[in-house]
Amino acid sequence: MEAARFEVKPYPEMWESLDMDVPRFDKARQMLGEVYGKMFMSQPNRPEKMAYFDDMISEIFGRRIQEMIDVKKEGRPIVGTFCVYIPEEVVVAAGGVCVGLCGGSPGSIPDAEKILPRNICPMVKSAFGFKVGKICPYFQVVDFVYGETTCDAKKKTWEILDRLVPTHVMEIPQMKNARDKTLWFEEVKDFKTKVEEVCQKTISTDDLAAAIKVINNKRRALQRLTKVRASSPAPISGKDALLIEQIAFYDEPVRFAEKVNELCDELEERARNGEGVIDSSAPRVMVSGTPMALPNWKVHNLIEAAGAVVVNEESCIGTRYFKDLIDENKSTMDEQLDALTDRYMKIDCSCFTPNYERIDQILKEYKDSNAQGILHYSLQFCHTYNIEEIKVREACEKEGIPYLSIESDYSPEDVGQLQTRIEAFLEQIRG
Ligand code: BJ8
Repeated sequence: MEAARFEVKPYPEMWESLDMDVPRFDKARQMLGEVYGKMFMSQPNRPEKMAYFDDMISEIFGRRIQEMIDVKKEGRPIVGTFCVYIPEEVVVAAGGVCVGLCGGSPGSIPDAEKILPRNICPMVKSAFGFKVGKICPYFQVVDFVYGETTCDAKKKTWEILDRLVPTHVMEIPQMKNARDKTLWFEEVKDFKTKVEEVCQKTISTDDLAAAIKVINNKRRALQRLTKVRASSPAPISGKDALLIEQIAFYDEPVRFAEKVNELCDELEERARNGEGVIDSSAPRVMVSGTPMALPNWKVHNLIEAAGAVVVNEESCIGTRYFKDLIDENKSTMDEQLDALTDRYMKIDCSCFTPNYERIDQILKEYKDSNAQGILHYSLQFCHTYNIEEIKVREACEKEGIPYLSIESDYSPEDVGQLQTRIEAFLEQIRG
């Protein structure tokens, strides 16, 4: 099918006011539009309600940035994060915006490699490079960023990033015992204090209760989307679903939940009528592993170009972000923060040891999504996911689940090799 024309809209004056490298960024904008047109707009039988998310991409460097500038003018905080362990409910309770800054583009990596070592995770390099090169309006608009101590690459990069933008760090323990929870709880409280300092406002229990509801509703909408993807034929492509999971990290949460729910109405109707984006005989693949930050669509694109469909992402840009909710029935601030900490402790990132719950969760999601095979995806140099992959593979072998593990980065160099391996994997599923 022919590539459809698509434009990511330019806002050079706004970018200038954010002290960006405008000529260079404008080239990246044009390239994103071309890639998006080719990968997304040419998909057959797309749900109509994807129009909102296409529009979000068209306005990704414009309207949403303007909304954040307006929030900032009112003295409300804009906080950049790199990990789903940072509790966005606290920022929303202060009337602010929490935005995910993880990088999924190879374009900013050379900027990072002028400073950071080359042999570290591409996600860390991509994000850092965006700030160094002044080529990400989201990075330019934040008041401060909040990193965490999940993996070594991130933890040490924050020290260098702090030279370019105020960077605070949340200590995330590496185990989940009672004493780790005590530490975590204190770290969440410190985060709240930091957010309050910036906006010079004390967050009340009512503010936090309302914010917990808002973010729970966003997570509920994404859970609903995941559930309908289990239908056969698949009512939405994996690429579109991944796109929505990526947009979840920068859209306004109430509007986003509303739009995801509208899309789910359409998808549930499709499921009832037995309509899909691809024939029900197409292999159904679940992807598990490291997050795929915008615009990293490489693996989904390869799988779906080979005639299969992705039906689930067990990832932080995926179910790990929204599978758990916060108890909404707590009345004091300490009770609320305790419930919030409990929810965040359920996230099963491979930086924890032991991390048995992730293996169980993968098997559960495999069954729930009616997948027929698991593709484990690890970013290059991500030691924790790469090593935990051993246990995922063993569990799949034990259960007789068709399995493929790949390690990749953002460059196009390994595309041919990945394509061959993915096609062989799909043949295995087809039997
Ligand atoms: S909770 S997965 S968002 S840390 S891929 S930068 S771990 S070397 S992204 Fe993550 Fe939080 Fe865990 Fe989720 Fe390091 Fe690995 Fe790179 Fe990673």
